[in-house]
Amino acid sequence: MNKSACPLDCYDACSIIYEDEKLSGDKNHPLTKGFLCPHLNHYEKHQRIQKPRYRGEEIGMDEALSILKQRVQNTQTSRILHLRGHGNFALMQGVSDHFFSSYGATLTQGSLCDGAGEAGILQGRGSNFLLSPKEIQKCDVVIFWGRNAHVTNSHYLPLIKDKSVIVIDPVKTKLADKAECFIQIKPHGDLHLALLLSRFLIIEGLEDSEYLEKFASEYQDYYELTQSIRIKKTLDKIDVTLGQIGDVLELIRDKRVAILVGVGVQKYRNGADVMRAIDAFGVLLGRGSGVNFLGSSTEGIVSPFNQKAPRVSVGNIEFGKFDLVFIQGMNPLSQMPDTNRVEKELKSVKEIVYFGLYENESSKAAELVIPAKTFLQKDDIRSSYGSNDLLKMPKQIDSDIGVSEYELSSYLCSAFGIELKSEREYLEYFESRLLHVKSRKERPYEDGFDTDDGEFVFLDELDFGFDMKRDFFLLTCKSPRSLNSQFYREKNVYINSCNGYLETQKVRIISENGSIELDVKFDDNLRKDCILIYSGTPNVNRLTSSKLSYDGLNAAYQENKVKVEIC
Ligand SMILES: Nc1nc2c(c(=O)[nH]1)N[C@H]1C(S)=C(S)[C@@H](COP(=O)(O)OP(=O)(O)OC[C@H]3O[C@@H](n4cnc5c(=O)[nH]c(N)nc54)[C@H](O)[C@@H]3O)O[C@H]1N2
Ligand SMILES: Nc1nc2c(c(=O)[nH]1)N[C@H]1C(S)=C(S)[C@@H](COP(=O)(O)OP(=O)(O)OC[C@H]3O[C@@H](n4cnc5c(=O)[nH]c(N)nc54)[C@H](O)[C@@H]3O)O[C@H]1N2
Ligand code: SF4
Ligand SMILES: [Mo]
Repeated sequence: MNKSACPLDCYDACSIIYEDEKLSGDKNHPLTKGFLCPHLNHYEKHQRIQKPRYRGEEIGMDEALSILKQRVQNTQTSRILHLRGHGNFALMQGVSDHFFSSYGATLTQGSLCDGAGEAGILQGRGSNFLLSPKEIQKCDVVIFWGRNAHVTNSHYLPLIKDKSVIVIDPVKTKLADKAECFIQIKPHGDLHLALLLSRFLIIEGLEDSEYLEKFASEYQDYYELTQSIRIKKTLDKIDVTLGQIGDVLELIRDKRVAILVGVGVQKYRNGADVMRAIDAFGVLLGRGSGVNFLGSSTEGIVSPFNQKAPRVSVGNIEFGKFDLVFIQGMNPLSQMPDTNRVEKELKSVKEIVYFGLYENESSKAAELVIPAKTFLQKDDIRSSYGSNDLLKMPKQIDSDIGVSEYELSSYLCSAFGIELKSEREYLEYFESRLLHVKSRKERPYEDGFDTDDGEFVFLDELDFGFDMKRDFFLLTCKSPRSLNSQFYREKNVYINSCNGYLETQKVRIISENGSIELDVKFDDNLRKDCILIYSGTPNVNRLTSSKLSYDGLNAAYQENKVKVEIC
């Protein structure tokens, strides 16, 4: 029986067993409990890229590596970009950063994912530790604030058995259906809601003043800030009632509360403030309660790879500044915002190299395509943003297809005289961090914060940013069938049937950035003013803009107005 772990970018970081060429869940793992999810249950059915390709012609791996070397050699170092996503979340993926940084290439900063929320958390707490799954289990009430656990985080579901559940989401998710309280909030209304909840919590005297006096003593000033917004006007604007605020406060009165926040709430320009206001609400609840966002997965694991390099923001890279773009574990032509811009600028890049597992928009645009090995065919180890764990991923099988990240980086390092340690040394270093990771506090911030004075830093001014009026809000949540653009990709636009469109009718969706045509499917779990195009649907990002969050350099995917016309 051989143990490994799922390599995918997912809260659950499942522990897996590979036996008789089959993947299954590890029954002994506290979260996985013997179950995987459709992505891993069907993992080996997905057609991989079998052979390297140069300008459309299949070639051998030796030739592919030698072309890569030549191209790197012939390009001015400052005009090489290393663009790495999280198609595989494991730690040895970072070995290519070592080569490219040492060679003088440019890397990226910021995030397409959780960067704004993380910035908000860091501003408030000074660090981003996770409220652990074990501690969530000890709470009485769980608030899912823009996290769709049945789809993205299903292994947390057993933790909430027999608990009161509150859901705050513009979509009536499966959890919302069973929740004791469901607030079908207008998208982008979360900052307002968090402020109002905090204000009424204090009015009702439900805050933990003993904890606050010690570790968040500016809370009275924050209370004043929450008073600067008008109650009725704000509630109308975000489509929430006073009754719902009352319901939430009744459910959490004198209870231990876990607030599980997803990425949807923070994919806005003011995403850091949104997260900080939700976090503040968690802090006011005090000892015993807490907020679980995506915890910093590498806290305490200093990278052994050289990562010192000039960096550009991943959400709005100006590709025209580069002659060679090396893409690893990522599909920027689908997943970066503002595809029309990305596509146009990538056309001017002399050489695109794609290093990945599957064919997609980015592999098609590349001159040189190099297949990677799957996680079963290389040694690795992974950390997690949903649990304080490090899971070893030892190689299970040999394969003639592809190269590993270590093999490719080691080839380049030796070609250019850059020092690289053995693969074993890196793996052993990561393994040596296990105890440190396991010893992170299960319930951080019980005894203060990691800010300069040990106190939580509340927001001290408000910026709601964006007007809330529009034809439709564009939601681009995660699909149960895909992991962003990997696996089965969705192809429809989902609209509430009361909007007057017909099912299967082709419509044109138009934003300031572009337009796309898709067939309609009904989903009456959506608000009337929202349309949903799942992340990973081809072309969805032709509608989104390259605007970044004010803090955290995160792509603001949700900040787009769209119109829908019948074709
Ligand atoms: N099956 C599957 N699982 C995945 C992924 C996948 O693609 N597919 N992707 C993985 C990745 S990369 C990530 S980052 C995580 C993300 O995991 P989640 O954070 O759960 O992901 P989302 O589906 O983007 O958003 C969750 C919920 O936020 C809601 N939402 C959208 N806008 C707003 C808003 O303005 N306010 C509020 N309150 N809610 C809002 C959406 O309706 C949705 O129900 O999932 C990981 N797991
Ligand atoms: N509109 C909209 N856009 C979004 C989002 C959204 O919610 N809405 N979500 C954003 C978020 S949260 C994220 S995290 C990003 C994700 O966006 P990306 O980072 O582009 O992730 P994927 O679409 O999963 O593509 C990953 C690629 O990694 C490759 N890969 C898989 N395993 C390996 C491996 O072991 N080695 C190598 N070399 N390659 C491998 C596969 O070929 C796959 O094509 O998308 C963002 N884009
Ligand atoms: S739930 Fe997440 S970690 Fe578990 S098998 Fe599925 S994708 Fe992998
Ligand atoms: Mo993500």
